[in-house]
Amino acid sequence: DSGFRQEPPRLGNQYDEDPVLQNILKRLLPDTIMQEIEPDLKQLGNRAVTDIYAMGEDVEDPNNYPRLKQYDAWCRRVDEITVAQGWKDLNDVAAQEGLVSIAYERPYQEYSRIYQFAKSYLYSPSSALYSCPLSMTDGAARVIEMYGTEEMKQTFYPRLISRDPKTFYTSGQWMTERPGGSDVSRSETQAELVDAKTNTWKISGFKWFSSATTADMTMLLARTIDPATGLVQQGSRGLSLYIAKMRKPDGQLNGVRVHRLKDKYGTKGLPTAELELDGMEAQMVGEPGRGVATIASILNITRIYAAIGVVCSLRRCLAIAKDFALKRQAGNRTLDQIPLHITTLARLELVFRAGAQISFYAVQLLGRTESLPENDPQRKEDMEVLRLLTPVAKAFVCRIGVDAISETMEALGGQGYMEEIGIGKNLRNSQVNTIWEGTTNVLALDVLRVLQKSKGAALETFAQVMNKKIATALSTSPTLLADAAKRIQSSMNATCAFVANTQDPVAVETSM
Ligand code: MFK
Ligand code: FAD
Repeated sequence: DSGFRQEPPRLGNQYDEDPVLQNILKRLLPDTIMQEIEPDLKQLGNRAVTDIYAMGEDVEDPNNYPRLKQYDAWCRRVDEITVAQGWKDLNDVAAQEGLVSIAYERPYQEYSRIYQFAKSYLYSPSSALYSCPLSMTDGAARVIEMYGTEEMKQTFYPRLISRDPKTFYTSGQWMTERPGGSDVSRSETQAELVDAKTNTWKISGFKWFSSATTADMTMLLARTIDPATGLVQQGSRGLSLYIAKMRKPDGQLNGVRVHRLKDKYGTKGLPTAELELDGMEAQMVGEPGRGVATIASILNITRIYAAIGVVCSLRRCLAIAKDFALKRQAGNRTLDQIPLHITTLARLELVFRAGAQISFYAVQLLGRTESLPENDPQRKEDMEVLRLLTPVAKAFVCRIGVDAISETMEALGGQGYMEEIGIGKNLRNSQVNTIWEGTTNVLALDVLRVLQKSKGAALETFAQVMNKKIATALSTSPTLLADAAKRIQSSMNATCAFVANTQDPVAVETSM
């Protein structure tokens, strides 16, 4: 028929079309670094809507979802997982683009993290969640850098930060078990010493969620059987961290049986599995009984990935909604001329901008804490602020970001709900960020942990740093910011006073 055809929304270069990212980078990076990295960001901004986009679409095609073959024709257990070609290509692109390595090559010292996360932000919304294995790979590299033995630094570390797809390793992170994911102290998996000289252990148990199941290696928690007594300590102080390869040198799985692939609401291309461990050969990382504290270095990185992951998905969905508003007509006006519609988009834009600022602030602090000398007083302050900011950013940004993505769908009316538009995938893939790496309430309790451990000092430091930032901002645009600044300051001061004046943790908890 010859009836009306709506001109579809379009996505251009994802770096060029993102003034918010550009302005954050201009603010956080010295000019010389900005000039050096901008061509790289532009090329990735282009790839995000061309070849990387096509790889993500290939992964999201239901015909290509991961499949598990447990037995071969001869009833031999094989546990082969087939993934989309796009998934493999996304791995290679990630290595070549340096999505993990930039953080460890540190070409720009403390600024390297900002560069790396800017690239992750551009790659992620087109990557069908390949950013998930990358985030855990990044965290694993950091744990080895901080706690690994010389051997681990020579064998695993160079692969985790490799730019060559042939040598690049990705890592899983196995914490969650059937009795509890938030509360890992109930974990059942046990590790038995095989050879003290080579630090070899055999691990048996059941891991309830493993997302990077096709990864090359994993970091996992297990309850250590005391080699002297044969006993295990209950609670989380009985847990140690281990590192293991997924396969033995002969190519067989390393004491792992894939019980089942999970049937999930989103993250459809990600091969999340239930795993039975039966004598998985592994090495202990860090001190026995310090598993949770050691793996926290991964958590504190993957939590920033989760916040950035939701922010960049929200931006992608808003870009679709904004372009649609320029083209879609209601009455005799396009939507961008209708105040009611624009007010909605502006509110969502504000959520996106706030989320981007908070998340990149965490990235900036992460870079500084990793690069500044240990005795630098700035580093001590940054570490305190980062420890408090990370759970806040992850919980808050993911929570409000997912709600905002849902609303961008509405901004396209019925077309927003259509699979081809891409908002549905972003919504499904973002929703999980409110759950994995700690639910919103569990992260609220983590904030409480920081306040209790520092006896409120962490919040004092945070308030001082914020007050300095507010003063700087006020000196540049006094009238615009005065009212907001006053409200932030008074609420911060009230919270600090409350925490300082109460010794009762329950009272603090109920006030949050
Ligand atoms: C784009 C997407 C990117 C993201 C992809 C991710 C893919 C999905 C992967 C996963 O979901 S992996 C599983 C993630 N699981 C969680 O996040 C668990 C959530 N639960 C918690 O965070 C609990 O609070 C916790 C497991 C940490 C409670 O454990 P414990 O042992 O009962 O807590 P405890 O006793 O308070 O803390 C033990 C030690 O760890 C303490 O240190 P000390 O012994 O020195 O005092 C704590 O201070 C320390 N600790 C805990 N959390 C920390 C931390 N240290 C630094 N940072 C933290 N976040
Ligand atoms: P529970 O801990 O049982 O939580 C249930 C509810 O109770 C939540 O609302 C929670 O907020 C609340 N709750 C729990 N404790 C408290 C408390 N003390 N106070 C107040 N409320 C509380 N894990 C891995 O280790 N590796 C992976 O690769 C991995 N991949 C995943 C992939 C997907 C797609 C999903 C959905 C999960 C994945 N997880 C993985 C697991 C994830 O980290 C856990 O699901 C999450 O940590 C929550 O644990 P749980 O499922 O046991 O829920």
